[in-house]
Amino acid sequence: MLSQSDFGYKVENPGVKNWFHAVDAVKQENGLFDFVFSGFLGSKDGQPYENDQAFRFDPKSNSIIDVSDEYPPLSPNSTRSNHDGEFLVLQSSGVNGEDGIQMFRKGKDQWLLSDEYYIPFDEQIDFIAWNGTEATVANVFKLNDLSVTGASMDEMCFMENSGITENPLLIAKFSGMVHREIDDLIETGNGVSYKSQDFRPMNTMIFFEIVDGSLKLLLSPIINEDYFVNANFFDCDDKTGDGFSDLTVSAFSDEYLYDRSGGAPVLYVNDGSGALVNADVSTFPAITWRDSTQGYLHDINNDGITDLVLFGLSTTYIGVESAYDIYIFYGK
Ligand SMILES: [Ca+2]
Ligand SMILES: [Ca+2]
Repeated sequence: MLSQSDFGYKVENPGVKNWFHAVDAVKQENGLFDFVFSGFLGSKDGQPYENDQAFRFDPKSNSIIDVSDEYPPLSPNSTRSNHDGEFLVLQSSGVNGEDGIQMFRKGKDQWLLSDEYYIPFDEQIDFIAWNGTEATVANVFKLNDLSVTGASMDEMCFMENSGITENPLLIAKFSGMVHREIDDLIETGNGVSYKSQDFRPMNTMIFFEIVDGSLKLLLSPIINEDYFVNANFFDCDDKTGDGFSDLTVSAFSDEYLYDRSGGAPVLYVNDGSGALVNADVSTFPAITWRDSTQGYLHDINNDGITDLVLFGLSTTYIGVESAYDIYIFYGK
C-alpha cells in the first residue's frame, strides 16, 4: 500500500504468489529500501521456478518495479543486509553439505561475492526428520562440547553501536538439535538411525566482524549463553536505553533445560565494554496458563521504555480451547 500525496493509499500487488520464508529491506543510495523475498523452490505446471523476488519503489512512475535480476540467488533460510545496504549475507550450504554463510558486497550494478564462511562437520548420522519416515544423512557438528545435528545458520542481524567492534558486526544464529540422552552418536552406515523427537533444540550465536569485506570470526562476547533455547527469531536493538545494542532472543516457552518464565525472551544486555551478559528476567511478567508462548521486547507506545509483548503459539489454554491472544505489558 503506497500512501498518496493527495489522499489515501494506492494498492499494488507485485510479483507472483509464493511461500516466502526470508524477507528483508535493503537500503539504497537514495535512502529508500528494496524489499527482497525468498522462499523455497516451487513449481508451476510441472516446472520448477526461481522463487527470489525483489521490489523497489520507483518515484518517477509512483509504482513498484521488479528488481529481482539485480540480486544474487537469495536464501530462504536467512537473508540479511546491513544498515547502509553495502553487504548482503545469505545462509549457504557448502559443497560437502557444510553449513555457513555467503556475503555479497554491492558493486556498481551487481552484487559481488565478498567472502564466505562454513562450519566443518565432524561426522554424519542417519536421521529421520519430524516430517519424514525415511532416514536421511545428517551432519553432526562439534560445537561448545555438544554434538549438534540438523543445524543451519537460520537467522542473522547486524548489530550497530555494539561497543564490541568499530566495523560492522554480524551475528548469526546457528540453530540445531542435541540428542536428549546420547553424546556419542553412531555414524551413518552402521544400521542406526535417530528420530528427531529424541533430540532437543539448541541455538548458539556466532559473531563476525566485517573487515575490508571479509568475515572475521570472533570469540563469543556472550556471558552465560543459554544454548538450550528454542527460538526462531532474535534482534539486536538497544532495549535498556543506554545507547548500546543488546541481543534479545524471542524464545518459545517450552523446551527449556530448566524452568523459565512463560514466554519471557532471553536478554543479553550489553555492558558497554564488549560483553553481552545474560540478564535475570525472572521478574518479567509471565503467561503460565498457556501451553506455549513467545515474547518480544519492543517499545510499543514509543515512550522510550521497552515493553514486553507475549502471545500464545497455540489455541489451547491449559485445559481450555481458545483463540490465539496477545498480551502487552507496558514498561515502567
Ligand atoms: Ca542497551
Ligand atoms: Ca514503552
